[in-house]
Amino acid sequence: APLSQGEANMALERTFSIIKPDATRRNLTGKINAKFEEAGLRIVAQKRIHMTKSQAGKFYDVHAERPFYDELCEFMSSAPVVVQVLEGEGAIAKNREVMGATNPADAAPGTIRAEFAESVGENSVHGSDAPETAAVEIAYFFSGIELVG
Ligand code: IDP
Repeated sequence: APLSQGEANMALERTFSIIKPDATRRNLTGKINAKFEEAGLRIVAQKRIHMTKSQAGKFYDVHAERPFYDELCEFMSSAPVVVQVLEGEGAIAKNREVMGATNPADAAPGTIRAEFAESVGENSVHGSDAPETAAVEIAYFFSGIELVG
């Protein structure tokens, strides 16, 4: 029997993404979005915001004990960012593949971080690492009415 709409969309997933200050400063939003779209990820929500240091701190709460936490929160609140929700088949893994490794020196050729990141800290993009974190991160920045599949 043909798949119902629900079954056909089973692997459709959403992930949360940030285009970070180093990239918005260098006017790279369009080039980064092109990488997502070429990989089959659909931008279903997107807005430009400028976080306060405390908003960045709450977002990166899981890293609060890491030595780079303060530097990371300073950086993430240093300029506007683009927060977005990406949708696609296996979107979480696909997005992380397109982003490349955290440290651009280790990122595979053609990935966003290999092409654009400046350092391990100023690495152009954030992407959720699991379905649970994606849900929490999306809800931190977007309301249901802003998600337009
Ligand atoms: P990810 O963004 O690839 O998932 P995480 O280890 O979760 O990497 O780290 C979160 C963010 O913290 C990184 O994207 C980067 O901006 C920053 N970061 C990670 N490690 C370092 C470091 O050693 N020095 C400075 N910043 C770091």
